[in-house]
Amino acid sequence: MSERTFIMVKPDAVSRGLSGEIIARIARRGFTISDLKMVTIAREVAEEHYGEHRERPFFGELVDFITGGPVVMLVVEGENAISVMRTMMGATNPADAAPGTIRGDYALSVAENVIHGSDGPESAERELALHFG
Ligand code: D4T
Repeated sequence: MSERTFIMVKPDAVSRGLSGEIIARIARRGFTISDLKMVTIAREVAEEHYGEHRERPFFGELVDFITGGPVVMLVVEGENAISVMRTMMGATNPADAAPGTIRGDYALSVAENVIHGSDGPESAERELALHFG
């Protein structure tokens, strides 16, 4: 089934010059990048994006990190885009991410883990509306 998902290259990857490589991987896999923008996320928007983590001890640092520099936001479309992108990203904790995945190749820290992708159809819809609506 063709799906749309929200992908974000996080500030650590942008500042390390990795956005081009990461976007190229997504395109080479066969997905369509139907929209793209570079933005610095406002604090209120970041707090809404990560709303499910509001009570977690790392929430403040997470919001500081994601608003701390520009990110690249993408709308990615194609067959099973949501789950295939999660597989391409690798585990949230890069220590557990397999080589060949984006986190497995480019990240070491769970806080600075290079990329975000929606984790299901409802979050894809919510995140696309929040950032591209
Ligand atoms: P995101 O949402 O950034 O794509 O990551 P995941 O979907 O893979 O993972 P998540 O929602 O569980 O975590 C959101 C975000 O919080 C950071 N984080 C997570 C952190 O800084 N410390 C932690 O202990 C955890 C679990 C990393 C991703």
